[in-house]
Amino acid sequence: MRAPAAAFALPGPPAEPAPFGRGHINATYRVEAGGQAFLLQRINPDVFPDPEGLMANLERVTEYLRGRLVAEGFADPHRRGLTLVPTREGRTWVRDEGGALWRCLVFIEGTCSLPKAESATQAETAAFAFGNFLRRLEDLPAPPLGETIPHFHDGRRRLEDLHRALASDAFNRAREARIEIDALLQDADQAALLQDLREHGALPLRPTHQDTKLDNVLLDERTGEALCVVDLDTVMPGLALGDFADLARSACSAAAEDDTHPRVQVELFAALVRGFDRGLGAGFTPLERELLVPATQSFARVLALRFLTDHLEGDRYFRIHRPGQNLERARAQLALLRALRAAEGELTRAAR
Ligand code: GN1
Ligand code: MG
Repeated sequence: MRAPAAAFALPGPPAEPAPFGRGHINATYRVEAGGQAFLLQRINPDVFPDPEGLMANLERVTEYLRGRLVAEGFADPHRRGLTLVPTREGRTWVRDEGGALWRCLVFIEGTCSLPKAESATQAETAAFAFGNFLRRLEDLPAPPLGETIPHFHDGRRRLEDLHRALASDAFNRAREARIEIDALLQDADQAALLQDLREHGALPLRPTHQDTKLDNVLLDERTGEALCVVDLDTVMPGLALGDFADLARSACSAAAEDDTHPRVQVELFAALVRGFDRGLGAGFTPLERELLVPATQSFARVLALRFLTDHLEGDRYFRIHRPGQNLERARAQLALLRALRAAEGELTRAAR
C-alpha cells in the first residue's frame, strides 16, 4: 500500500496506510506523512468502468466548489470541500500494477460521519448540506459531467438485472431468497419511478451527488455543523428528487442501514425535507414535493434490488464482511420499504 502513496507529492515519507471508513465500494486508507493525514483510495474498477473519466469529473467538481466556497466568503474552504493531492508528475491519480487507479485526498481533521441520524437537528443539518451541494453545483459550466456509472439509478434496469441473475442463479442462492425475490417482484414497476420521470423530462437534469447516504456528510466533531459532502464518485447529471430520496431512505429511520428493524420517524423525515428544501435555495418544485414519499420508497426498493442481485451473483459489487450480508442488506431495505408504506399518510403530511 505504501507504493501508491509514494507516488503522491506528500510533505514527507508516508507511514503504513490504515483501513478507514465504512464504504462498500472503494478501498480507503488513512495515511500520515510529514505530520499531516491523507486519504488514499483505490477506485474499484469493477464498479467504475471509466476511472479516468471519474477523476476528470472529480477535478472539475472539487475545483469549482472551491471557487464557490471562496466566493461565499468561507475562510476554511479546505475543510468544506475535498482537496486532491497531485502526484509528483502532476496528475491526480496513479495506476497500480493491476491497472486500478489510486488517488489521494487531504484528510479533513476534527470531523465525523454518522451511520444514522441521532436527532431531527442532525438530519436537517445533513439534508441542508446535500441540498446546498446541489445549489452550489447548479451553474457548473458546460459540458455536462460524464456518467461515471451509466444507468446508475435506472430502476427498470435494476429489475432486469435481477431477472438475469435469477435466470442463471449461478451460486444456487435463489431458493433461500424466495421471500425477498417475491417481495421485489410485487409492484415491481415502482422501481422505475425516477427513471420514468427522467425519461419524460418532467424534472430537470442537473449535477447531482447520487450517493447521498447520511454518512457521506462530514460533521464538525465539536459543533455538529455539516462541513463537507464527500464521496463524489457518482456526481453526474441526475434529479434533485433522487438525491433527496436516497438521503431520506438512509436517514429517516433511527436504525442503521443494515438493521432489519427500521424505525421510520416522521420527525426525522420532516427534518430532512426542511433541510434539503432550504439547502436547494430555490426549494422543491410542487411536483418534486408531491413525489418526496414515493421517490423515497422507490429508492429503498431499488437498493434492495441491487443488494439482492449482488447476493445472487456472488457478491461482486458490494463488499461484504460475512457470508449472506448482501441478502441481509436486501432484507433491511425491504423492511424499510414496508415501514415507509405503513407510515405513508403521516410522511405525506410531513412533506407538505
Ligand atoms: C454504496 O460507497 P458507499 O458505501 O457510500 C453505493 C450506493 C448505495 C450504498 C448503500 C457507487 O455507497 O449507491 O446506496 O452503497 N455506491 C455505489 O450503502 O454503488
Ligand atoms: Mg460512502
